[in-house]
Amino acid sequence: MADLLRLLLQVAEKAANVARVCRQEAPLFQLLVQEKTGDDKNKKFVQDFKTLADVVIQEMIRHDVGAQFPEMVGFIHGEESNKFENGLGESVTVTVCSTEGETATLLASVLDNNHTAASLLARAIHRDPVTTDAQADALMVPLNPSDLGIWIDPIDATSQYIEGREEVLEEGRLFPSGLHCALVLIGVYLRSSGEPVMGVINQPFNYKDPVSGSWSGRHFWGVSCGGVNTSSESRPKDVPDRGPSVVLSSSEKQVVKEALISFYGPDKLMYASGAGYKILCVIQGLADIYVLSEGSTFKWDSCAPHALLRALGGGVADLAESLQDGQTELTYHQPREECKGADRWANHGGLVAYRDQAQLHSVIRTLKGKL
Ligand code: 2IP
Ligand code: CA
Ligand code: CA
Repeated sequence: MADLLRLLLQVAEKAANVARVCRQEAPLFQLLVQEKTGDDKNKKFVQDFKTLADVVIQEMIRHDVGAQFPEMVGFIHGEESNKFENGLGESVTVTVCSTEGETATLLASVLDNNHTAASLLARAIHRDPVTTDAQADALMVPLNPSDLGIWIDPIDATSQYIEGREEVLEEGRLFPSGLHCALVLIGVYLRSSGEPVMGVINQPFNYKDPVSGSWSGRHFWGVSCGGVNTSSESRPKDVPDRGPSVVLSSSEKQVVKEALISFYGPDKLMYASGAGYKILCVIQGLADIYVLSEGSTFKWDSCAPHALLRALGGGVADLAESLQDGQTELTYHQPREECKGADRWANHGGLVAYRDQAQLHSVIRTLKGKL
């Protein structure tokens, strides 16, 4: 099943190309950043386009994975629905067609007949990038496609993607917001137990060439199953005397912030955008723990980075359950039947992402009785 990992790396890179094309090609970029001051139809259309980038990426991933692994068709889920209503009130089902021309025609019907924009998108969807990763290629993965399901977040931290602020990243430092927080997340789980077993993260806007002005991305992957724990990342080395740090959403509850400050110290709390980016910060050792007390993330946000953390010896625990009955890892196979729509797949109890069990236990002790 290293074939699946290779395919996910390739399709995540293609997703990153689509995300970059939407910002780099003028006819698409104009749609992305159009002023929201127009009439209602215009406002709706701009909203449509933002959603369209997400829908197109998700359908492309679903199409490519389903074509190579037919056993997985029906088990490839994501944040978006492919039913799409355009600014004219027409309903269109967004799919990837067998030729670039057909895909362009279909996309034009969603894009109010903007054929230039539709052709640019279709071209990115139908060009397969070459991705090479020697370590991933050499891996033996004991998994069977008919046992697996997939969660896709085509673009996480959409608000940062739209806002588009550029940061020059520095090794070893967390940057709280900007284009680099936007991530493509593809997570694979076992249908039987819901355990996350493989994850691919693509960061489309990792480095901007100062001369050409074009962006290149970076990918991260991890596999954790049947005794195999391998990742593109190595466990970050502990820095003596540095002390653990925590990353939070800026909208985290005051009571949680205060409890964590009293334990870790005020200068050890950091804030960052994007649920995926915050877990990536824990993976990379830019933070030791990510705590979220609200049910504001979903299975598609956490599945991929959760698999990477497991491969490094860590995990993502359900915060509410861990505060009640001891540690419980998030799983990915069962909806909450009592909920409707996206809420069925929310991580209702909040979460704690960690590399070290000891850090998880400290957080649970610190927050016990406070929420
Ligand atoms: C969002 C995105 C937000 C995050 C929220 C996710 O996903 O990652 O940034 O909030 O939980 O659902 P925060 O940044 O406060 O952690 P999307 O951008 O895909 O809607
Ligand atoms: Ca998301
Ligand atoms: Ca998203």
